[in-house]
Amino acid sequence: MQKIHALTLAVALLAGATQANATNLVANGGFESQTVLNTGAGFDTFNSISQGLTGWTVNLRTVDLVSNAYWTAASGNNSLDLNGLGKGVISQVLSTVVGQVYTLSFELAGNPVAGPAIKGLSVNLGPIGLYSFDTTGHSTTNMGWTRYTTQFAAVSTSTTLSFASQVSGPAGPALDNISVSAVPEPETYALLLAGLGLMGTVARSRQLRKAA
Ligand SMILES: [Ca+2]
Ligand SMILES: [Ca+2]
Repeated sequence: MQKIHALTLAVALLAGATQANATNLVANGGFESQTVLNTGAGFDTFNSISQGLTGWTVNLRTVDLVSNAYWTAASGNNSLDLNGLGKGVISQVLSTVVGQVYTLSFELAGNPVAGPAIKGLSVNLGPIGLYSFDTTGHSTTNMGWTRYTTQFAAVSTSTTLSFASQVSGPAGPALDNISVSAVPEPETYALLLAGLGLMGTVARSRQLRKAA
């Protein structure tokens, strides 16, 4: 019984530590920081002049903050159409530690209302990654959100994360749940495993004392 409790505690500690290390550096990565004001249309358009999309800079043209009234977000109420009226680009600057490895994760779909069917996307986080999403067979209620994950090592104390649409027109790649988090150091795990072993020993000696 004692052993089971010690193990449960260790697992809880491990989960807690993983969670602490998984702090998302991206502000408003799920696009939930503001409410879509144009409830009739179901989306608000932000441009590179007036800005206004919380946490993000619109670097080029326009993007649409889309509510569930227009299409179903990967989670929460909102997601983003990277094409407002044309090929949009968004970015934000992250504080990073040189040499630290980070995991970038995001969910990708595409605006299924208008073509082209295949929505190209480039993601820049130091190295550039090219992605695409095929909207064929998808709809506003069946977006087909797909999670992509990649890792990178920071080379500077500030790293710019940007997403650039590769398609023209008003219907672009759709984004939600963008996160960048530090990959836990192996030392952290080593310490936790040592703690697990120690607790196992404590549990065993308690059992031995009980038996004696
Ligand atoms: Ca969301
Ligand atoms: Ca649009």
